[in-house]
Amino acid sequence: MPKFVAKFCYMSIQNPEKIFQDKVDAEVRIEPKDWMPEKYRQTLIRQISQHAHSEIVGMLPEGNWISRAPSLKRKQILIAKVQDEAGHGLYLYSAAETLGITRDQMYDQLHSGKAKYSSIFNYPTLNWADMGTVGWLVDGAAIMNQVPLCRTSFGPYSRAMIRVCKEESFHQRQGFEALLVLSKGNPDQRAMVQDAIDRWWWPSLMMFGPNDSESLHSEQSMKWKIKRFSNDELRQRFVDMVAEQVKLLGMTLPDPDLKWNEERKHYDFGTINWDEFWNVVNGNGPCNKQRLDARKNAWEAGAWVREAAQAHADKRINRKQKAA
Ligand code: FAQ
Repeated sequence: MPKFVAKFCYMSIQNPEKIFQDKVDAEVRIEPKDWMPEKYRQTLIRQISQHAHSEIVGMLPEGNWISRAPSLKRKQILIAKVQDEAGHGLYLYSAAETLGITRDQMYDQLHSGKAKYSSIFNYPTLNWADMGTVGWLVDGAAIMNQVPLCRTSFGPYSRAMIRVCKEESFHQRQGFEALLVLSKGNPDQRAMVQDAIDRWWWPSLMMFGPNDSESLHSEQSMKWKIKRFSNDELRQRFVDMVAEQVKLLGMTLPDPDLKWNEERKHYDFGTINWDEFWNVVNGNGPCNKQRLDARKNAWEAGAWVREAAQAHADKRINRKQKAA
């Protein structure tokens, strides 16, 4: 038995809480069958299931444009992207299931409004430039937040995030490329890009969650290394990155206070409208009702598929048992 495992086993008899924190501090991943504090398990279920719901609900604003993509190439790319998001949702639901919650329970929490999903998906996608902007800004914010999650302390979550991040970074690049093409187009196309950036900028910054001083869970989640950086640290990195990238598009960000601060070596930026954020989080954004209704309808309309799949599985088990 490796020395550190033997040490942890010995200590766990003494104090499970201490062995758990020592493992976390030593960057040893926590696996589903390991002892863990109940609050750690609940925090992970909350975050991973909300993350999974975000991926699934996040398919809706983009799915809206599959039938209206301007070319076959763009249609193929968009279909592939939306399909990737479905896959991310499924890895994440599987990771959450290892913590003892069922998929039906998670869906139930989403449909009843008990579980949250990212605020960003409650905004409408009004024109084709929104597709590029969602890829560039929304996937960009998602990656900024999720790359550190590849090192989150819970094994199944960290492993799921490795593949998710590879795909998300491709999504971001395709979004930027779509905008770059439009930004070299005619004045109407350029105006469409600027309009989309103006509408998506502030909601993208809200994706990182409330300021650190208002964040309920950050302190404990960082101690447990579920989160590796705070909401504000990640938001600042995102602003620094996008403030440079937007110049390549020849566009601007809708923030008069955005300015490089030589002393901090970061961009200063304006105040986020937190009333708008909480309004959306609490179910009153422009598309909250539409998004939840779409998910609930999909669940109800898919009942026959679940029943047929169950009947097929039961039949196979019976056949196997008879043959044995
Ligand atoms: N929206 O104490 P904190 C994507 C809630 S995936 C709604 O700071 P925490 C891919 C929070 O849940 C995007 N609610 O919370 C894609 C908590 O409420 P609760 C999703 C929010 O957990 C791209 C309360 O506020 N990514 O985009 C939001 O420590 C394109 C207090 O907040 C993830 O889920 C928000 N923006 O930090 C798909 C990443 N922010 O639960 C399709 C994993 C906060 O107590 C197309 N999650 N709240 O009722 C995380 O990193 C964290 O959960 C944070 C929030 C950073 C989101």
